[in-house]
Amino acid sequence: MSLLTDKLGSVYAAARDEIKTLVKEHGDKVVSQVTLAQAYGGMRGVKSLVCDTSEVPPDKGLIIRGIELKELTGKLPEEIYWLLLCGELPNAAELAELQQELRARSAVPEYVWSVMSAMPADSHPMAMFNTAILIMQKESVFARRYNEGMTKDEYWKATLDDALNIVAKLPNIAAGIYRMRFNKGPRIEAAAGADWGQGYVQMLGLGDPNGEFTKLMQLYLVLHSDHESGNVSAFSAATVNSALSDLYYSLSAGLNGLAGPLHGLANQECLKWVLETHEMFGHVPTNKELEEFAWKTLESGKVVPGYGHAVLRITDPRFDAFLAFGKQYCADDPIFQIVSNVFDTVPEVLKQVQKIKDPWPNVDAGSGALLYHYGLTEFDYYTVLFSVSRALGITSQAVVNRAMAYPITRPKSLPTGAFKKAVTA
Ligand code: HAX
Repeated sequence: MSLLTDKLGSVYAAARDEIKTLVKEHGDKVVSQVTLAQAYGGMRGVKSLVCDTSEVPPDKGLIIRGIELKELTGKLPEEIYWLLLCGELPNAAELAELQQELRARSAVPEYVWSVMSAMPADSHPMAMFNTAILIMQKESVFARRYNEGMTKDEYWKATLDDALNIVAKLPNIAAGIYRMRFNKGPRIEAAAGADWGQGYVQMLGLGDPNGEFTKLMQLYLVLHSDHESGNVSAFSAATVNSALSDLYYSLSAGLNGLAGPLHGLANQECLKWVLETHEMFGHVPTNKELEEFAWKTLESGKVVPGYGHAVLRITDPRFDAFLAFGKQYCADDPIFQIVSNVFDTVPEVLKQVQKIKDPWPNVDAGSGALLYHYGLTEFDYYTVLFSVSRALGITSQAVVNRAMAYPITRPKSLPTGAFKKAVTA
């Protein structure tokens, strides 16, 4: 890991000094204001978090370390991980070292499988996945070294150790859970030398005769990797990590948030919605039929999953990437065709609902149909896939936050009476 540690050591020593000076010289300048509506509106739009791994401008979508997503869709997830951690893409030697490091750390402790098999057979795969991460807490290098009295400037190195140990194991854990939870037979090992995403596909055991499913999964793991730090999962994980809880605690905390239907679980909800339209009409619905179905969903008080976003005000470029993949590889698949028709129809419906700020598809609108096409039909599992990828962002944000020596998170809350007084005084 020497290339990675050396790189991070030099990048963050300089960045820490720069931020110290910046805050010393400009610490009292106002960067954002909070209205009453924002305080009661989930803090939407309040600029008070620092995240250098990625940003999400409402009119552009995901930018990782200054590079727009569309420039990154052909990369490997490990390249993205290096980019998130270090701020630039790796060269060949750096990538090879990281891949080797992940392979070397990938063995899952046997007790994880004992706990997984002791869980109720109908447990949600996300509950299993997050439990697996949490019970490995005793392996934390950060927790051990903290107890031994490591100095503050060593925190990021111990966090990096935890990050690599966890990220290396996640495909094995996720694939093992898939096979156990959906009765697919014994666990499968990845081929020696397989990369992180390839190994995951091999361990799922769905077969990939023409290599397309591996291509999709590599894309999937890149697209879901990071989305700045204000979303529920990243924010929860970072808050927990700021208490110096190690990454086993903080990553599982964040991913519990990803399991919510308004967040990562929307991908399974979205495919359900698409399949429901297919079942109800008995064919690929026409645009008129989809329009009616969308109105029915709205009138019943439900959200149209996969559409809308707290930050974005355009079609999510992650959706664009999935749509392009579908058009190239499975344009004839009826379920993909519905996804494409929904995209032609639903935004026009949502635009008519005044309160909805973003009528466009988000990342979750298209991914499920593609997974379904390649035989991954158990949609309860989809958020686990999302989690494997999002762990890249959450763990790299934790390394950065420790390297920058950011303090414990502690915004101020007030009772309603105090807010009333503040606005009526
Ligand atoms: N269908 C129906 N109503 C919607 C909607 C949708 N797709 N998107 C927003 N709205 C509603 C909201 O529920 C809210 O209604 P109330 O005031 O009655 O509560 C109103 O429109 C205003 O919401 P907003 O300001 O436009 O959006 P928010 O920032 O509050 O919420 C959400 C953003 C993503 C949660 C929302 O758009 C939504 O629920 N979408 C459907 C679920 C979904 O796709 N979630 C995944 C988002 C991406 C992600 O995090 N992936 O992990």
